[in-house]
Amino acid sequence: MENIDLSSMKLSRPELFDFEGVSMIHYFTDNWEKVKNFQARPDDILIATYPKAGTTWVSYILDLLYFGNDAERQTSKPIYLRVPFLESYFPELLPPGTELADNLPTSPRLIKTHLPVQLVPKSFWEQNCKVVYVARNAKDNAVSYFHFDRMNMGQPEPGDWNNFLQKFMEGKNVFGPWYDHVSGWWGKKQTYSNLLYMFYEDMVEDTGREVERLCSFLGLSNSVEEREKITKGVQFNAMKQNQMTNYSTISVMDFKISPFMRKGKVGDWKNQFTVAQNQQFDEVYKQKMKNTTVKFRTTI
Ligand code: PPS
Repeated sequence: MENIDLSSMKLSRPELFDFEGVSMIHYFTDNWEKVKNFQARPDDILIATYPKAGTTWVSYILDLLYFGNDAERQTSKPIYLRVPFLESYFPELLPPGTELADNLPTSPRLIKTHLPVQLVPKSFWEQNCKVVYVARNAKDNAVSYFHFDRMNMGQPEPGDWNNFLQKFMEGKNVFGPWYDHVSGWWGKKQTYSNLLYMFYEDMVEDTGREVERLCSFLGLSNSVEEREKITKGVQFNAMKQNQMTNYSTISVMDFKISPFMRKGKVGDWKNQFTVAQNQQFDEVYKQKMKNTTVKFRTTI
């Protein structure tokens, strides 16, 4: 795994603070000067998401589309080294995301970010980079985020589910309000044509169709056989078993609490929300989303 030993590292849980109007933790702001001044290249592909919306899934699809024939990469390099997380700065664990990106030996570079659109380094826009944004319905996204915060010691303490949900509705999560994130990126799509806005629910409904959409957006001509093979290889169970995509090599995640590849479903929120929580959530949702046209499916 490229001389990086993540098996014995421990982190202490960080506190949230306001950063340029967005709730953040220091792991994503400590390297801010380098992030802000990051030099994108015209062929870079930025994978942007709110946390837990399907980042790893779409990252792996793109990685296979571009580099699926590189056997060594596929068997020995975990996804977080193939697709650097731009703003991440965990000096005890990994080189900074900016450094990993700068040192990527392959092109195009696939780069992951969870930044809200207004905080994305300006060179990505100047270089007219292709951007793939993935959004997931708020209810499943919140549930996935709750379980992630429970098991990831690099995230703030989530408290119990009710406490977490209240904070989610207030936008007191790392990377700020879900509502602003998905609607901010949706707004960007109206003026920036190199942005593909995808939905997690569509990917679950028909992964093959979404692989096709990605290929046509990126101008890729992978054969039908290749696309079919990729579609099979990126199914939830395959990725859960795959050590290169399941984050099992990162010790700050405690899989005994909850695995990274947890359920991979649309509608799992029904097992977590009470009727009262659902009602309250719907009311808040209506209010927060009243100025955007982006629409989500909470079941398929
Ligand atoms: S992160 O930490 O922000 O990068 O997490 P992210 O990868 O965005 O989201 C993790 C959730 O995506 C689910 N996932 C998948 N679902 C269906 N099929 C595939 N192949 C797949 N890969 C990842 C993962 O299980 C997390 O969702 P939940 O609901 O918690 O299971």
